[in-house]
Amino acid sequence: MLSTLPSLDDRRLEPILEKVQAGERLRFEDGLTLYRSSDLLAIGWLANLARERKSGNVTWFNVNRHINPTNVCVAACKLCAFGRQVRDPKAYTMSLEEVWSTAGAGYTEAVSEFHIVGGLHPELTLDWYCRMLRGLKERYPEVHLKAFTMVEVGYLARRARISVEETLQRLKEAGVDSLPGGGAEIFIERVRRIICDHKVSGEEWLQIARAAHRLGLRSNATMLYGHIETDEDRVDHLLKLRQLQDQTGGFQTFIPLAFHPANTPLQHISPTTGFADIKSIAISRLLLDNFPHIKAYWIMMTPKIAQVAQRFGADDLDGTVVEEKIYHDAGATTAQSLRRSELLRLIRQAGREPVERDTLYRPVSRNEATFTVLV
Ligand code: V47
Repeated sequence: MLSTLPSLDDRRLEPILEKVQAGERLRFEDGLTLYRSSDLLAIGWLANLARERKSGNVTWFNVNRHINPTNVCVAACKLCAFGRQVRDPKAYTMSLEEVWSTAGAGYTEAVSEFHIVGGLHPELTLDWYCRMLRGLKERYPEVHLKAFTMVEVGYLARRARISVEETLQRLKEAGVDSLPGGGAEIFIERVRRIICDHKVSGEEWLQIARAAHRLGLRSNATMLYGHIETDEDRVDHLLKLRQLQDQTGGFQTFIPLAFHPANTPLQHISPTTGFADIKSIAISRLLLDNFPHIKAYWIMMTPKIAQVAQRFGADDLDGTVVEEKIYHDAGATTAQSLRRSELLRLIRQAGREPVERDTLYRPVSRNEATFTVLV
């Protein structure tokens, strides 16, 4: 039997409560009402209902490693503290051997996923990235390669003067198993022109995701919030993702990403609050009714907020990560990695049942040195 919501401080939420309880889809105006409400407990209660309908009591996590082969980036986005111009003293580009050895370094438990993203390097070719992927597959055949944002794919296609479809096909043949959700930021062009002027447009991001899904590649999706965007821009972003998901079914997980202003040209903007972060998780769970998973990325939210988010709509905490650069260059004070045992503790102490997964959400069983996918 469903438990009943003890109280509703904000009466504007009543119609939304009825829709969510009846399993009805929320509309643009509902999204705005949710963003404009401060009744976090009611919003969270609703999001938890939606979350438990999809995932029951399970919270997923994985054992993964981030690899950022280069921070050299032609884009110079105002939102970013990671990218560097070629001649910047802090610019770096790994050799292929360095990428392959980084992949194996620094962690004793076998990882099931490499999450590979980097800057838009003006000289690294599609062929170089394909050799990188083949080398990783040769050395770590069991590890899933979740690599390249839609923005990187668009840039590689443009530089190679071939279509996005052909680029994705080549990356897939070389070893890409799925794509991460980065680079989506906020789709509305007015905002994109200010925070990430040189990236693919919002429409192009969605088209590249569509092309990836058509090739059978799953992907994630993100939204960067807490900068200059309005509530309308956020709802628009979420509903565009929901619409594409209706058509392709290729998205696995949505990850709301809080803007970290330190060391960026937008550092005058105040960082998001815990309240806004939790509300973002909850509203995305409510609006994205066709996304299987909502991730509370602990690196971005802090482990403490990510833990609480499991009761406000999130059913995934991401992974061990190992050596995160993008958020730490932008002033994140969280650790750069969490051990598997710490993830288990964060999940169990929230009263959830931890299930280790591979990137495609198949449960994994493991001993210290290796893992087995169970289905
Ligand atoms: O695309 C960059 C964001 C993203 C900043 O798919 C910033 O499983 C905040 O997409 N403050 C990269 N955000 C991270 C990402 C991601 C992370 C975890 C899991 C997955 C997944 C994807 O980080 C970028 C951009 O939106 N970003 N700079 C900044 N200063």
